[in-house]
Amino acid sequence: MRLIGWLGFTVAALVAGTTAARAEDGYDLWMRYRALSPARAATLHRDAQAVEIRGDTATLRAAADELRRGLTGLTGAASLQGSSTTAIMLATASDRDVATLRLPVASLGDEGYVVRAASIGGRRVTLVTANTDRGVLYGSFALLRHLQTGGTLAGVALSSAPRVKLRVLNHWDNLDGIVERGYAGQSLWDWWTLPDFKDPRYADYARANASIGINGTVLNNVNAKPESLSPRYIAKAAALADVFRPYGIKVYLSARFSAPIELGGLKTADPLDPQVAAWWKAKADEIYRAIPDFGGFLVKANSEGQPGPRDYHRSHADGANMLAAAVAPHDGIVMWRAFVYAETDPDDRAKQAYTEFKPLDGRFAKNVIVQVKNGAIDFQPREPFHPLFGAMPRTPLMIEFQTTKEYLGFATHLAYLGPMFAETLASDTMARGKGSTVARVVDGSLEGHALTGMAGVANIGRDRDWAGSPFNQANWYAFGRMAWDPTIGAEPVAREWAAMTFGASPAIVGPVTTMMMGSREAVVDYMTPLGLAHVMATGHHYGPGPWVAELKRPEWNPVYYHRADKAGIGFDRTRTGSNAVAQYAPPVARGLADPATTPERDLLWFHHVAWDRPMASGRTLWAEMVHDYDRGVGYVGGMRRQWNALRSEIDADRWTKTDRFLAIQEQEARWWRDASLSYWMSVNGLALPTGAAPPAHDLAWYRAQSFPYAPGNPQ
Ligand code: GCW
Repeated sequence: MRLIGWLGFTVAALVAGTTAARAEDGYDLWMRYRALSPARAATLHRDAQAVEIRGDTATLRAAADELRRGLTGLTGAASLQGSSTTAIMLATASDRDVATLRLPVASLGDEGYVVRAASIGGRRVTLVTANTDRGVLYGSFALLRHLQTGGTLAGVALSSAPRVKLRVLNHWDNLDGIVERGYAGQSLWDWWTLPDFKDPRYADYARANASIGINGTVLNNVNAKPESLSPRYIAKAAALADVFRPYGIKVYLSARFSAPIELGGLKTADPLDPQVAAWWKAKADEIYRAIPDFGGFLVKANSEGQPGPRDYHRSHADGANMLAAAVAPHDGIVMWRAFVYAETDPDDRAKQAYTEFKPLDGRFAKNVIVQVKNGAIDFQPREPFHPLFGAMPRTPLMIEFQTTKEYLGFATHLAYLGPMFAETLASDTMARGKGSTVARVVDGSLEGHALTGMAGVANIGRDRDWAGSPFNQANWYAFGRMAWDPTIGAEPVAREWAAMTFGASPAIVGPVTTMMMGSREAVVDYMTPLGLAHVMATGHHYGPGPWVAELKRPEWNPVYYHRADKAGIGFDRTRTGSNAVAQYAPPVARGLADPATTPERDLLWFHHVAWDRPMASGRTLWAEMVHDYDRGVGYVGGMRRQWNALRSEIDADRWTKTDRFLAIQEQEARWWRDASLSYWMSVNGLALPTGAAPPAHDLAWYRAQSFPYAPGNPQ
């Protein structure tokens, strides 16, 4: 047994500097561990004078270090003194003393945990236990979360196991340091100085991920360069894997399908060519020599110009299975993306992934999981759930969300995505009758899959606050918490995040949660109300561009998506149009076939309707659209007022940055509204409803805006 008081640790932490007290610049994320009230701090100090670990592994040490760090902060370091008669004890369930307690650990799997008071060796302790070290690590973070959000050690009883197996971030980080769709600075990975220099931030990144249960990270962009699989870059990835390993995080790499040609000098990347298969097998062996617990590959194939098996008239299953065979001997997996649409295919872009993948159901190798975006187009502020969920029962499907806000105002707009994730996860596919939710497809319970996963496109960069703004951190946080439990709900997650990030007092948590909970809907309102989609400006997707009509591929143009004309607006996806609704299970398809039974929030996604169509509110569609744009702008004004009222509760640095960003957001929400309305009026010839403010500029002005150096845009 190692018995360590934590006064000594405090000094060490201050000297080491990676997590020493700092200005509130957002670096500490939700792991701030600021001092509790004196009374609560004293109680906590009394009840947990030491952190003990049984066993000595890197993961247990990481867990204990985190608890010490947290307790030191929460109790206020100055109050630390005394002997270690009370303790938090970390031990796996195989420990002899823990085993005699007969805790219900069987159901915890290899990542779940139990935290509770227990008598060990005749002493009362707070026990954090699990079947594995990783479970103990997650339990330690759960205990800290409990303490940070108002809980006490007295009577603590926490127990949880993840419902999803692969909880992975997808970094769209390029080897030159630019992050595709990244709005938080350069890539966190300093590829140039790796592997020799390991920035201390890598460990803090791992801590943050472990604290929310993320257990995998794909280091490089799905638009992958072959060099990321070269020996030089494998060594760099291995260095990161070494830092992440104690935190239970596996490293994965995006693989470029044509790498056998570019790196291996082969003439083909045909997945059925034995030489190609042998090349990948040797490559996998090489990677596993450097990273014994390498997770596997993520692949974007035959999509937006990426090479893939279709180049050789092979199927996506042929491609995925060939790679799967290469990693299978090492227990690796392949995450194969279903985000495909082809310039040669004139069919509705929203249909193409289903058309391509549905016939392949049951044809993928056991260690392949197909990664499907939440919606059928592309990370819009709102999309109906992807029709592939529920439609491939013999294939594990993982869901892909974007936590970076490519289409939701970049880093500056405050949009908490918890409600968006939750909305998709709660959607009922009806594939096996009522209750066949996307969450149940994703957690494997609907179709009986053990290989399950959720991917989040990361919003993390080298910005001091990691995510470009304090509130963007909440989207990283919510992704992790919902990947652990897809049914957790957006509001509880917002509350705990707000408490940990800004302070647990109701005067903070209440208004911050209120602001957050409506914030994504506000973006929908001022950008894409009533089911509109992809009306953003070209390339960078920043700002409005509903008029754009001249791009080479039809489905790159906003006019393709909104189809506004003098008579009406919206994409007819019923039988009279593209019939995309038929890709949903019959009960869902029936509802969506008729505008009257389609939820209004998705109306223009599925139907082309008249401008004067009456809506549930009694307004015409046109008046409703104007109303929604105004409501969105108004919500941002409301957030500014609520944030203003919080000024005395929040530290100056984070308050000011958020205040300035909200001002930008309000300005841009107005811009979105005005530009969109100017354009719609130029199409429908209608006047604004009485009382609605006219746009600030004419349409030509909005059309003339251009943003050549917008961040995150792949060049
Ligand atoms: O959302 C689109 C983005 C691309 C991205 C692509 C994808 C990585 O605009 O930048 O490429 O999706 O998901 O593959």
